[in-house]
Amino acid sequence: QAETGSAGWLRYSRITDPSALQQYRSLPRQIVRADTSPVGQSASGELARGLRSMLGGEFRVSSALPDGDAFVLGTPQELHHLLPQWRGPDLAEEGFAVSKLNEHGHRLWIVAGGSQRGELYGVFHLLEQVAELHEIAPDAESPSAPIRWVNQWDNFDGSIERGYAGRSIFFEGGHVRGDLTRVSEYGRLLASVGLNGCTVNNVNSDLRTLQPEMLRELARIADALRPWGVRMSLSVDLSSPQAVGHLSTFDPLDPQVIAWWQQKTDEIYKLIPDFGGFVVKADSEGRLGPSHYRRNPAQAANVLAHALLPHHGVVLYRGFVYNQHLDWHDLKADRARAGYDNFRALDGKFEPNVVIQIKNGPIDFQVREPVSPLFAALQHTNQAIELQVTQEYTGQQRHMVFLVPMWKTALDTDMRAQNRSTPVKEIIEGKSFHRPLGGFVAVVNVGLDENWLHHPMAMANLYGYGKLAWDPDLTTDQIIDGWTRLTFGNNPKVVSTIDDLQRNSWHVYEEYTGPLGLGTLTDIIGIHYGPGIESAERNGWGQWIRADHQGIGMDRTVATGTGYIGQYPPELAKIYESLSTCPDELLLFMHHVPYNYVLHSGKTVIQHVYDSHYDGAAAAATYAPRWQTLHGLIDEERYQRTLALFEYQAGHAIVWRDAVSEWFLRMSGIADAAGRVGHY
Ligand code: GCW
Repeated sequence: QAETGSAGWLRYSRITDPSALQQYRSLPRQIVRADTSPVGQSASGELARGLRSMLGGEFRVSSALPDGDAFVLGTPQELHHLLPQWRGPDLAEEGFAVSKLNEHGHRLWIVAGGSQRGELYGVFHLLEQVAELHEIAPDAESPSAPIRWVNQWDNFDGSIERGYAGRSIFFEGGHVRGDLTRVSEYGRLLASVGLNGCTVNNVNSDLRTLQPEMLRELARIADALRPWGVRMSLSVDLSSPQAVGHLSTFDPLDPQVIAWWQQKTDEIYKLIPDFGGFVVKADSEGRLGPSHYRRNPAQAANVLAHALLPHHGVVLYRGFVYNQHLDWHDLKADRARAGYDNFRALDGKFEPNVVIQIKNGPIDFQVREPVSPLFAALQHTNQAIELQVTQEYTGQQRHMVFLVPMWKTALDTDMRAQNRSTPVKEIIEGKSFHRPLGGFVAVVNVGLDENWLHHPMAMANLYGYGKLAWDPDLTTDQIIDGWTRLTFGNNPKVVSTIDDLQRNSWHVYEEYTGPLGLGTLTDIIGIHYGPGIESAERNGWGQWIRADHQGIGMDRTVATGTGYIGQYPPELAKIYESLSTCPDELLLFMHHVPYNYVLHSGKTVIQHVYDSHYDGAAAAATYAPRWQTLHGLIDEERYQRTLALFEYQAGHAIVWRDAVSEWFLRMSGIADAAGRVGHY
């Protein structure tokens, strides 16, 4: 019986095909665990559970070597103890190696981890090989970067900011939930794709977060995550010394404030010895911050960093600092400039355990943005990229939008810092500028919905995020294929149909929403859902599209615009600055052009808008019929749920198509060459 519901992709379906089973016949049925730590126990327990479920029969865990074949799990030190002759490779702290050893005629499968966490990742790797019917072969892997975290934007009242799958798994009614079963299950899912940190409360942080009573409650969440090697961290408000500590100030340079953070941090580590650290949103969207005292982000971050350092904790200081009261009439005003303008001068001023957490694009998780220029500007500062698994601007888990191709576009963008190859992924891994720390964060916002994210297809984004954080060089095809096989089984027709549906879904969503880098064109003031083309204009939020009857787009050039393009290293800036080299998909992010401007594709801007919206809606309309060809090949529950969502998406894509196309017709006065727009 396959595990369902909250198991996510960890279904471990029984393998029934005899020829597929054949290759696993010789696997040992004994699992030897060399250590007794909670994470080590999770590793051995998981291996037994997964193999039992997929292969049938019994798999037993013991602590001594049996007189027979066995899996042996442990860190190198533990393994040497059990098997003095074992020689393993050098392992990174969270890396693993799977190898075979013949010992007195017995065959041993060794899963060595650089730490217990590495051991656990090795087990999940092995189980994934079996679930996807691959041969179990000797292998070694290690993660790309130390920070592989998720952020949850959960509030203590149980609601979730930008969450689309039910109430919080952590909180209800101002408290941590009594039953934290779902939290442990979440920890297991995160660990299965190599994620090692979870920030459990909203970055718009509740002022009660650091109160002693609340910390005692929060420690229970850390306890539930710990067996999966997931360290809990907290979002904190920088005014806490005043709000919680009742000091007269929260000026980060005030000695009392410094002492308060130190004492508070020590208090936390007494309750939570493996606490991950603090995430900080400050001077942004109404949150207080160092600017209140004319201090800068480095001064604030470093106070927290000093307090955390002796405990090996880190500060993730968000680069999302901007003024939401910009003057729309000022053609030089530009929200996209804010990250660079606020942080560039501070490069090198942050303590070694501070990481600047930077959203992939300079605005806010739109369907298409260039990468933030801040990635290249900080060369003496640790960085992490912030991605969004929760589909705030990309259909809120009512539309299928597989985001891995979008994230890969960002990660693979070569910023050409110092006129050399510096793709974003290598910058955040710490490779480009030799930084000790860095990595990946994603806002996930799972909820109590049994399947975590509401749309059955949306879990591919969480899985894909973890895989990319582990290894950003994996291809989109490798990632989606792995997820589909784990989630829906290995039937070739099922796999190829779902892979195809997912693979192109970001492109399709972009086609029927915001074209050519304009942003999603959704309602940007409120719920961020459905068409809201003009909601971006005439307000201080700065997501402007600058449309009039002649043309459209933000002029961000150095020559005549906001100068934003000049924030990129020269080689990349040159490409964006010139109309002849700026890629079509970012044209209206970088330039203001007339509606009849001709793209590299040979189409005018206006005709592209019409065509792409009709193409996108037509593509979305194929999802349901393609899905229907799988009837009977997957379980009825997920079949029906997905079908209903695909039917809804097809309809909503038409709403989008017509709203955007007709708005463009009204603005430009230029008819659709194919005669479709405006005929209803
Ligand atoms: O995308 C915006 C969201 C806010 C969010 C903010 C942020 C948590 O609309 O809801 O606040 O970004 O990232 O801080």
